[in-house]
Amino acid sequence: MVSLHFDEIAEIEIDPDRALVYELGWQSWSPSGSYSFKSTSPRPFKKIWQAMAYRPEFVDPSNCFQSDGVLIVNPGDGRPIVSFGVADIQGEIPHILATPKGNKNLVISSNLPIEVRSWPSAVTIEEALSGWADSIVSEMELRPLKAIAPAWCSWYCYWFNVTQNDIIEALGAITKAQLPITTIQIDDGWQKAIGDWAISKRFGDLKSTIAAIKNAGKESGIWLAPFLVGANSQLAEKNPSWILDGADAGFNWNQPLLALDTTANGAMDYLLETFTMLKELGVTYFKLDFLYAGAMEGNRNREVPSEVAYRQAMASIRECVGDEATIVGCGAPILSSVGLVDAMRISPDISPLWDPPEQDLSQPGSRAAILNSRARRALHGRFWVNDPDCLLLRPSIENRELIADAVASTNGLRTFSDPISSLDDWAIAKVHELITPAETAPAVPSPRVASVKDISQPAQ
Ligand code: 9PG
Repeated sequence: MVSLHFDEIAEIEIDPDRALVYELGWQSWSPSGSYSFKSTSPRPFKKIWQAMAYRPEFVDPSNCFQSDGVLIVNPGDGRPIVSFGVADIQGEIPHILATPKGNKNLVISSNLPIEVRSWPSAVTIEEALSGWADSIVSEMELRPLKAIAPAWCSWYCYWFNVTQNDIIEALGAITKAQLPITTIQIDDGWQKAIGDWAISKRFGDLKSTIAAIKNAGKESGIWLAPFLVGANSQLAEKNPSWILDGADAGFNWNQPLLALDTTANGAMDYLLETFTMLKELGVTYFKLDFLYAGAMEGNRNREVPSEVAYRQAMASIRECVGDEATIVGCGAPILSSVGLVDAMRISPDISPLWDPPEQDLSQPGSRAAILNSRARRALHGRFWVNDPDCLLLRPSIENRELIADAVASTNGLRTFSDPISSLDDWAIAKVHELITPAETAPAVPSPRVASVKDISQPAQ
């Protein structure tokens, strides 16, 4: 079980007016950013968002900074930037706290051993994060990053109600308007239930839809949430031993959400049959969502740390769909997904609205999405291709110009999600300008000189 005991790692002196602390949120939707010593960092507005968008196991006091896997401090007094980071990214991910002590000190503590490095040549926290990510990548054998082709996604226009007819209509309109789209990605709505990954009657005929996409010379993408189980699903009723004991994965689709225990006998076989079915239908692009459910704490059938169970399950999915397939992680534990996905959502959902509900930066809203995409720029081109979420370009979108500008300034995945008939001339021009294959080069350069390791003893 995850340790809830925190050991002090270091105490550092800072300039209270200029010091900055960088937090990396645990999963795709968790807020990330640099905060000044005198400010506070985001906490969930509602309890349910703790489980669904922050790190379910750690409810932190408001008087500290908290991060998962790596926390970075710029002391603000001219001394080097210091990173406190996970020692083994393929194992358990430490939760790291930076707690103000008096008015010019920060106490760093962690529930697991961490490595401390100083970054003499990094001028900004972003450069130190780049250097830290470089050092992680240099110890792993990652498959080459892919220049993922541009996609259109059904979610932000058809939501849960998407049908075969909507997809066929969008395909026809994209082809007719000669929009530069390679992949048609069918989002949430095609499945019988969360956990029951069969085709719903309401959607229509998935097989002929995918065949039509192929006939038009395009690729098919699909959404699924492999580790999530709706409490009302048949899976939950028929296979109670596959449910991760003790894990509450939140509430959505009008029902409580449970997590799949991927170590239970038969559970992974079931998932791999699902992926084989989709692959045989011709799906080449998988948006795997709500992946946090695969890395939640709970009593597993096999006793492995939750992050290790998650990595094993993701590796089996990759083996099943093949290296050629594109895997996009979403709602996914950030550092535990390194090496397992081609692209990674690094933001909460984009939305027709600018501000997120209750101003909680883990929730859908373009402002929140843009802030997180900026704060995680350094991960792009190192761990994967960053996915800043879809562009929304139709005239009814609040601040659509700002969304377009923000996406233009990232080199990540380029997708859009409007009904084609809703696009005006400005939007069509933006599709042609911005919907291009993903670039794979890092967006932020590495620091000129490597770090100095172990300035302090890691916790035992
Ligand atoms: C499909 C969507 C889209 C979107 C994903 C993800 O907390 N919630 O209830 C919650 C619902 C949806 C959601 C995130 C959180 O969005 O990011 O792109 O695929 O699922 O349901």
